[in-house]
Amino acid sequence: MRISILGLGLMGQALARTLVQAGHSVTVWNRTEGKADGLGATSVATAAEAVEASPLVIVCVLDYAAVREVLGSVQLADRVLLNLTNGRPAEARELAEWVAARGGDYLDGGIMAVPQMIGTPGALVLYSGSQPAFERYEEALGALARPRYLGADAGLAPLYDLAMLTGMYGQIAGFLEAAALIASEKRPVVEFTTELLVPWLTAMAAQQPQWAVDIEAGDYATDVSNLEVNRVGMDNLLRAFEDQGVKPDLLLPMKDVLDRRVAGGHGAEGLSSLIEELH
Ligand code: FVH
Repeated sequence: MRISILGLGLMGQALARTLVQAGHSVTVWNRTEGKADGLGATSVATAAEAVEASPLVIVCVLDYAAVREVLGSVQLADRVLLNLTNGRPAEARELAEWVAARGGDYLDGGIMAVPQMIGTPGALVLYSGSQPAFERYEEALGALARPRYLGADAGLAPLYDLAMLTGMYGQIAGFLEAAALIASEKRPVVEFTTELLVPWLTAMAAQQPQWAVDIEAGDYATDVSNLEVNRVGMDNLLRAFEDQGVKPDLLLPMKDVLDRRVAGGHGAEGLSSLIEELH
């Protein structure tokens, strides 16, 4: 299959290399020269030439502003533009309209992997936009990562991508605060992380599918621990941070939300009810 790639940053190179290895005929373009060396792809001088070369055109650059710059005024008739650049749902919807106005089909993709994972079983790409386009290229795209199609609304892939990253950043914030607390007593962070924290977080994460059920039902009753108990626990925890000389900056926003919910008369509800304070 003929596939073009616009953008040869770390991710674009990984995509190109993997598609070449899967036997596809890959044409590449990058703003700065020299990044196609060793990829086994055909390098062309302009983005327009790359678009001309293949019915499937993948763009993976810094942001959507760069995508617009790269595409410039190229025509996209009979082309599927797959945009794997990180962005917002609104940007994806605007770009889908822009591509349609130039005669193309639009697919958006959210890459849930680092470049080294592309082509390995752990990699996932979330897709949204034109379903016929997704079905036409699903098998070829499967060489990059496990594909998951979310729906015709182009904004869905970035929405889910950002939601996945949000979960990741929250988890990283908790890890860093916990590690800082352990380090404040010069205790071994590696041992704490591998033997205690990761199994604990894994057990806690296993409860979240039930929280999701509760959130969809708007049912926040709990027989585990209510918000008032957690409010007192959080106060205690923050005082311990002060005692240990550790800044709780990554935790403080959660305390504010917890306090607000309890002050609103919801102290008997479970932690999942904090979502009501977020919209
Ligand atoms: N790397 C990762 O782990 C993440 C995984 C999840 C998805 N992201 C997103 O992928 C997009 C590209 O990321 P990247 O890692 O390839 O980024 P860089 O290595 O920094 O390469 C950036 C490429 O973008 C080109 N570029 C930037 N601005 C422009 C522009 N105005 N016009 C044309 N091209 C532009 C840049 O070109 P050059 O500097 O080499 O000339 C690179 O090709 C990104 O959305 C991540 O969030 C990766």
